[in-house]
Parts: sequence; C-alpha cells; structure tokens
Amino acid sequence: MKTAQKTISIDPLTRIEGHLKIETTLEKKKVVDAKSAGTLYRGFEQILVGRNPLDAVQITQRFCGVCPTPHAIASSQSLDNAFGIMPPNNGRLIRNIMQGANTIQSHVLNFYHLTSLDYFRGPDVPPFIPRYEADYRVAKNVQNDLLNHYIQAYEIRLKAHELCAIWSGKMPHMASIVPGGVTINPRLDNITTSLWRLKELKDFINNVYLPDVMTIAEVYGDYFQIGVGSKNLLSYGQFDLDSEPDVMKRQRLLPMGRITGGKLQTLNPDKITEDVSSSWYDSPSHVNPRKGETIPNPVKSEAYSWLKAPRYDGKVYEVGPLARMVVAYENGSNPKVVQLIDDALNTLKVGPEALYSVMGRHLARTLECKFVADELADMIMQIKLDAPVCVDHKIPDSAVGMGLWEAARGALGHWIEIKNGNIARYQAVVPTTWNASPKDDKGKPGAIEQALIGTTVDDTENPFAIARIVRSFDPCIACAVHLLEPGISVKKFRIT
Ligand code: NFE
Ligand code: MG
Repeated sequence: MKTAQKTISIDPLTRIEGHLKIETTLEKKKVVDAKSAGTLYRGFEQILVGRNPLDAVQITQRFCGVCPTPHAIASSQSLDNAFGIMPPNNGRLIRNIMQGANTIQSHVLNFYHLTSLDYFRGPDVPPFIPRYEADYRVAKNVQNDLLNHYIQAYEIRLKAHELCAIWSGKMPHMASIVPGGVTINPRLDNITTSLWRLKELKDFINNVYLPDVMTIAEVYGDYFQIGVGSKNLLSYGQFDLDSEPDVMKRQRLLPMGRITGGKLQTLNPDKITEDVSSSWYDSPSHVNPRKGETIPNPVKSEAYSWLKAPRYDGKVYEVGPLARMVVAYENGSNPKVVQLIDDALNTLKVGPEALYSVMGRHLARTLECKFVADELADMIMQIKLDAPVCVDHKIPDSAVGMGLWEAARGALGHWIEIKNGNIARYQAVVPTTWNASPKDDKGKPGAIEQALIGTTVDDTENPFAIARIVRSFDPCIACAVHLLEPGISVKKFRIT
C-alpha cells in the first residue's frame, strides 16, 4: 500500500529577502521531497547587454539593496580582469572596508530582524503577529532582552551603513567604486570617523550579538543536528591582501576553497556550470557562466523556479558564512579563525561536525561578523593619505573578465564578455542561486532542498522547523534571480 503523502506549501516564506516558495512533501511527518522556488523574474543579465561596460558596476548593484557592495566589487573585479588592471593598495583597502561594513550590517540584519523571531516570542502586536506557534523556549527575561536588542539592532545597522557610506558616498548603492579602484581620496576625518563607528559596532557584536547567539545555540542545541544539507561547501574567499592580477593566486584574508568529504580541496572556476532543467529558461544547460545565456520561458512545463541550478563539477554545494569559516578553519592559515571557532564549539560542548546544521550556520555567521569587525581597524589604519586610490583604464574592443568575490550570503561570481567596446554577455551566479537552487538535470535537489529532506514536522499547521532551516541560509531571492512579471500570481499567502 502506498504511504499517504501530505504537502506543505509556504508561499511566500516571509522574513527573508524577496519571494521564495517552499513546498515540501511529507510521509509520516518526515520530509521526503522539497522544492525551493524563486517566484520572481528579473532579467538584469539581458538589461546589461549592449551597454557600456562601466554601467555594469552601477546596474548590478540594483540586484539588491542588502548587498549592493559585493555586486559593485565583483563587477569591478570582472572589469579589472577584462581591462588588465589592478587597484593600488588604497583602492584595494577601501573596497575591503566597504565590504566589511556591508557584511556586518547584513549579518546583524539576518540574526535580529530575519531570524530571532523564530526562537523567541515577540509581543502580540503586528508586525510580530501573525506567526507560527513554535516551541519558543527562552526564559521571559531573555525574551525581553532579545526584544530590546532587536530594536537596538536597527541603529547598529544604520551605523554599519554609515561606515560604508563614509567611503562609498551613500548606502545602499555606492557611488565611489570603479574599475581600477575607487574614486574617494582618503582624508584624516574619513579614518577617524570610521574608527569610532567601528568601535560602536564591535561593542555591540561582542557584548550583545555574540552572547545572544550563544544563548539561542545553547537553548536550541538540537538544531545542531537539524538541516544538515549536502556537506559540500564552497568559498571564493574574501578581502584581498595583495594586488596579484590572477584571482586564483591572490592572497585573501578568508581563503578560497571547497570542502567535500570533510576535506579541504582547491577550486577551479571552469568546473562551475548552471543547469536549467527545473528552471523557466530555454538557455542551454550545464554551461559555464563565461558562456552562459539567459533566455526566459515562463511556460516551460517541467520547471518550477526562476533560479538556475549552479553546480561545481556536477555536484551540489552550499555557500555562505559557514563555507567561508569552515574553509578558513580547515586551511588553518589564520589562527584567529581557528581560535574563534574552537572557543565557541568548546563553550557549546559540540564538535566541528555540528557546524553543518541550522545552528551551525547561525554560529558561523556570528563568528565571522566578529572576525571581520576585529580585522577592519587594521585595514582602516593601513590607508595612506595622499597615495593613489585608482589606476586609469581603457575599455578594450574585445575582452572577457571574471570577478570572484564573497557576498554576505556566499560565493558571488560576475562574468563579462566585451565586444565592440560594449557588453556582449553578462552572467552573475550569486549566493542564493547556489543555496536555493532547484533540482538539476540529474534530478539532484539543491542545497536548501537537501537540508529540508529528512526533517520531521510534528505540527503541519505550524511547520516552524521548515522555516528555521530555510532562514538559516539567509536566502535573498532578489539577488538570486537578478520586476515582478505581470500575470504570475502569488497563490497561497501565508504569513510565517
Ligand atoms: Ni540580496 Fe545577495 C548577493 C544574495 S548576498 S543579499 O549576491 O544571495 O549578501
Ligand atoms: Mg545569473
């Protein structure tokens, strides 16, 4: 006899960026299949074709208001690569500082404003209701503290935006980044005002954010076993330490690499492909982004998402702070990362394998936030007044370029092809395209889908375990599908 199946559809899943539909199939309360579906079509990659290559730095920032910084940097790096130039030290450092500020803003946003209400009961007034009735376990006094910190976190995010805007002119959507470096000449007051904003951010991270995440990780220790996923991790690395033109040889504060079978491996960008069998595209499948195409087909019957399915060597990989921190931990070149992770794992009395989980992702994100904040002062102090911030460029008639960087949510790649001095092809493969990808041509589920399969859902009216798993990846669908198409309706609307 066939086992009875039940479908849970959360559409859209709220408290994330953009519109994500999660559909799970349950047998005897266990998730046996999952579909992660991006329900927005955008089309930035086509908008870019035919334009001046310099426009890419500004247009790709409009993928998303949360992470314009990494898009500006990945785009500039693809142009640096295509033009055969590298930023001088000041340009490299100022790009790093802007990225650091954006990472801090994004991680604080993820924990307090997008995640924490999965773990503590907010007040019984909108916007905290309606909500799923979850197993809220924290004590009343901790709950009050978390609510105060939830409100304080708005101010902290503003300060992180300001730290970026000191260098970028404004946030979101930065004005000062160009191929060859940046356009802002540092003054002493840029440096001093950055340092005091950073001090306030560090105080919050050390005294509020990290302790709050440790408290939640202790109370919800079982979530170190839930939402495990593919256990394949990938990071391009972040924060350039030198001006080596070849990104594969460049030193980065957080190194490039992959984890598979528990072991650190090198990474070859030629092995990255995007499949489209489950995606509403007629583009060729299994193609490296350097040759990728974006041909939408909204009536493709077997498809269920606007996201393509990126794969490395044909395999599913998870990207994000967990990947960056585990790659750095296994690489061992930065003892501060190893120490931070070991200390947290010892305090929580769990081993490194527990990192592959819902709570492991939150812990990795928080530890990374602390690490980045701790390193930023050093980067700020390395800036030299009166030294150049940029080199000149000349737009070549034909060239190709690749920018590999890390956004807060994970590995970010921009690929450009220039013909007749204009953009002939532009492809972006962003963190959430990796994590929230649909099934590939072989039918293999994406990273979030894999993390959901096997999960037990006791109360199908309140499937909070599903929401907690998905939110631990900090998905951003606006980024992932890079204009809501008229005619596509958001069918079931359930506030979670
Ligand atoms: Ni819109 Fe973004 C990118 C994703 S990462 S948030 O690229 O995914 O912070
Ligand atoms: Mg793309």
